[in-house]
Amino acid sequence: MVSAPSEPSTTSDRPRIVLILGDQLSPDMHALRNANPDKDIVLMAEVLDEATYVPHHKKKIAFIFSAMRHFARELRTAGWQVSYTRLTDPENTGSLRGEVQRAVTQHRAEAVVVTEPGEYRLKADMQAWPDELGVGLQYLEDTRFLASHAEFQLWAKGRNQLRMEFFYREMRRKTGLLMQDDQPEGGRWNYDAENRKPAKRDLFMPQPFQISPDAITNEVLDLVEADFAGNFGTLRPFWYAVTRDDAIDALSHFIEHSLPHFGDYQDAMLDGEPFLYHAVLSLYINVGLLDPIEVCRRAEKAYLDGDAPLNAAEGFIRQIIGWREFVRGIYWLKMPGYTNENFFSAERDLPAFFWTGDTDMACLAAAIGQTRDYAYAHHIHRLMVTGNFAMLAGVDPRQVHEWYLSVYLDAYEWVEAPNVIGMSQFADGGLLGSKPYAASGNYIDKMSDYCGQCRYDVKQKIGESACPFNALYWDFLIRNQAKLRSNPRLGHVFRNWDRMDEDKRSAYLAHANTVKEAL
Ligand code: FAD
Ligand code: DLZ
Ligand code: SF4
Repeated sequence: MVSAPSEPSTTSDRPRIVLILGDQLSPDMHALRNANPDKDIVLMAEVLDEATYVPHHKKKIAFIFSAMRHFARELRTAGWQVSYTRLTDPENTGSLRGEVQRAVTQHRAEAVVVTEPGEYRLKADMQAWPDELGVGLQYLEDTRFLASHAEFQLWAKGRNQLRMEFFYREMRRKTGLLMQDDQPEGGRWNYDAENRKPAKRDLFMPQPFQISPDAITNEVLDLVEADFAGNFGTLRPFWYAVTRDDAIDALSHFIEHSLPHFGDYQDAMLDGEPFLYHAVLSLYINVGLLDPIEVCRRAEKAYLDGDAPLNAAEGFIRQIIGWREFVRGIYWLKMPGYTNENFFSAERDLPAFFWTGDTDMACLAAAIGQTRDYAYAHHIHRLMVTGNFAMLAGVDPRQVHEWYLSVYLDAYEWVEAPNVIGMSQFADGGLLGSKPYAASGNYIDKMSDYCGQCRYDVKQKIGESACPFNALYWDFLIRNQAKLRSNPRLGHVFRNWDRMDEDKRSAYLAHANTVKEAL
């Protein structure tokens, strides 16, 4: 339930328009904390601009619209005056700026209050609002994150390399999560080395929390079915939570059923099991239905109560206060410009099968198929299957970035772009990661059961039946050797190449060309 703040913050009789975006659905949003429910108007708007700036997955649009409508209802119940524009309202101008303008005029508002958005394009647009709207804009920091922009900039200043691990330790100290005084619980900061087991069929497989759509969600599903019929993705069944109460149930479900094995099988992939022991919580955290620190405290408590091992709790908490905060810091440090980075000058168009899943490569067909069905894939599918393939094949990172931004339920540029441009494509030249996550079929075979059912043979390197990842792997390294040979973490890989006989090397590169031509 949303509670109303107590302190009014202006003396004028005219209201302010408090804009709440589709990924700002938390009662603690800075803009709400600063507003007066007796006077100010909360504005929420479904607009075509936001629904089409990339071709979002149908489930993503449905999730956001339904969660927005539920949140508006909660705000009204808590005593707020909410002006809510539906996508199909005849007066809908189609843009956030247009809807703010309409609300300012209608309510003779004295100012507009926003919490900073998560995407640079919207921030840039908002900078023009005061002039265009003729009223002041109060632009507030997003306090849902642990590290403010200023703190991250200070941490990054003067460092040659920005590495998540060191930033993460600062966040552990700051929150006290899994800390005993100033020492990490168990004596080590990071238990990642224990988190690389391949999963097996005989394990108990938990399923994520699911809930049936209510009347509001069903109405939104009909809208999306009608207005976004051509978009990527399967719309029904739709079982994601769209309210804070249900998202909390999803959190409890994860802590009880999946967290204990989260660490062990974090990097594993099994055919027909898209979720394994992953949380499936990023969609809720990113729109504000769950608070990242409350999620971490629950994982810490499970460990302290003896319900989850340390490698699971630490691994999970690291993803949130480490990676999640770190990538946000990088995004705002490097925007604008970061989404145009292209270290390897890769220019290939994204293969059409990314939108259809129609490929004989079993690992890619599975990763894209579950993305189509659930708007979800876990980290290793994103990084080591689709991302790895795109980088090895030399796909233009901008196109890869737009695909990821479109197809996942949790995708907003502040978190998606550093993961794609930096971590998965190495298009930033190593700002975010110390080496490219390039791998041959061997890695996928080790961590999954896809290869056994693939039309390609993962052990074969060259020829019609050879796993395409194998030749593409060497082709990528050699194509980019001027940029990669000096990387100390790749020294042994290039030494292996140098030791290979000339005929074999030529055969690899020739086969890679055949694979690329077929794309
Ligand atoms: P779990 O694996 O159970 O992890 C727990 C939580 O940790 C997640 O809910 C998430 O909040 C956080 N987390 C884990 N890894 C990361 C990470 N690298 N960056 C930020 N947060 C992380 N995450 C997004 O939220 N949005 C994206 O658009 C997104 N795009 C990605 C693109 C690529 C190429 C890669 C490699 C990763 C991307 N990630 C993204 C990170 C990660 O894959 C997802 O957060 C995770 O798969 C979400 O599923 P989950 O909730 O089951 O996560
Ligand atoms: C992603 C999205 C979509 C599909 N639709 C809307 C919308 O209609 N109205 C809105 O306020 N927000 C929407 N969003 C989320 C915004 O795109 C998001 O707030 C920005 O990208 C900043 O992260
Ligand atoms: Fe993927 Fe290659 Fe394994 Fe087929 S053989 S599933 S293409 S890694």
